[in-house]
Amino acid sequence: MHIFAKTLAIEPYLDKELIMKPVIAIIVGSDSDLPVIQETINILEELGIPFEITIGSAHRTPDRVAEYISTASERGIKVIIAAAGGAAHLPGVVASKTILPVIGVPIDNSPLNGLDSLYSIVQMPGGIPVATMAIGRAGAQNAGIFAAQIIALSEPEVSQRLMDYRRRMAESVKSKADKLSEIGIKKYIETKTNR
Ligand code: AIR
Repeated sequence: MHIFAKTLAIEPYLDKELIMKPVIAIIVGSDSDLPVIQETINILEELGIPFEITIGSAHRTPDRVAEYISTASERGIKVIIAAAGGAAHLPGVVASKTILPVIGVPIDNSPLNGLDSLYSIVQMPGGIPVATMAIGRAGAQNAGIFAAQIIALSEPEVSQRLMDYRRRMAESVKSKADKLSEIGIKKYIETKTNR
């Protein structure tokens, strides 16, 4: 599987002539979910993992969702990330149509701030699992990382990139702690609020 070309930084999911085959499919219930799902996209781009993304609603376009998912495996997709807000049945419906692992992201754009989406996604009946992430941006970010971790099981290069990602994250926390002890709490908070 050739999934690590450098051209990935240039939004390959928009490119119809894509040479590298996407291994992760992202489906969102509405275009209004895209700003949150940008976090997933950022991670996959940072790790250099090709993906595809589409919009499909379990309620508004159930046939389109079923058709899209039924061909995912034969297109080379290994993991599906499904995100929706409100009565978020999309991840569960997707999971019912495939044996590929499905990661669900509850979107926090409803009057109930995503708690409704979390409950709709997390409490699946036995037999049809959905790996449910946290509500909102952190969940979207973790969906990308979790999908990459699944891909890394058979791709040592992705595994290495995930370890580098962890190292960079730890370094950034350490440099914040160093700065805090260097300039003190008052100045630190000032520099944060001035940003
Ligand atoms: N949604 C769309 N079809 C079924 C559901 N649950 C969700 C979308 C979005 C929210 O409804 O995932 O989070 C509002 O969608 P819109 O298109 O009205 O902005």
